[in-house]
Amino acid sequence: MIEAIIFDVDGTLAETEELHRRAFNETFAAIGVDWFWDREDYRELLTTTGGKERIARFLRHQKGDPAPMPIPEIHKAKTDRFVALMAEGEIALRPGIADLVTEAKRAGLKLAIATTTSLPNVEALCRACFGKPASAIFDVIAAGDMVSHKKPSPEVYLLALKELGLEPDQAVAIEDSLNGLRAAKAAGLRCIVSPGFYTRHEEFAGADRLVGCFSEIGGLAGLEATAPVA
Ligand code: XBP
Ligand code: MG
Repeated sequence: MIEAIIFDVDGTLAETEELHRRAFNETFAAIGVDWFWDREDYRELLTTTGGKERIARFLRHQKGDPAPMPIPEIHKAKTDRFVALMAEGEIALRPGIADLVTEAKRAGLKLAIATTTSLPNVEALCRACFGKPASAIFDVIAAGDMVSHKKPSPEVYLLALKELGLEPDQAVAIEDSLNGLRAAKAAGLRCIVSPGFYTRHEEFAGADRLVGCFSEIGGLAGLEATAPVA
């Protein structure tokens, strides 16, 4: 019996990565550096989860480790920009997510978030896409810097499970990326994956179910029928 659904945010609840990319690039321009991430760069950079970690990797690999940069401050400006862009209301939930959330709530399941992104971004997405504060939708939110190792480490999923007070076999994770799948599986969870714009090329060996769209899950009955892959 499933008692909770744990959702990833970026690429899962909504296709947010183009908005993140825009927020990064606009922040870089605003601080007067010549960094720019096109889609191809970003697809590769996304294999490093977390915005601060992504900037650090970019500086290390592409820029040959130049003078130290104030990455936390740059990233804070990027978060502020992302929150403002999200409030413009152009991002929508991915198909199937709203129905799954509604059905789960009606059935008394707990809902949680396990994400790499920063907490203000989760709040901004919930207000823009659900028209409600995050706490009105999700019982537990495990995000970004609440853990010391981001996905593919299982830490953020283990934190969500701890806060839910559940064992891994009592919940299902919903993901869009290989890093997310690895994190969920390493936490002992079943994981359903629907790839998104930036993860379509990835291979999801070990996924308990791979769907083209979250509407294909078949609601709670479909979730219950998702047997763990050995
Ligand atoms: C998403 C991410 C995030 C966002 C940016 O990974 O890696 O870093 O791209 O968010 P996942 P921040 O969906 O697997 O959790 O800049 O706030 O880190
Ligand atoms: Mg994701």
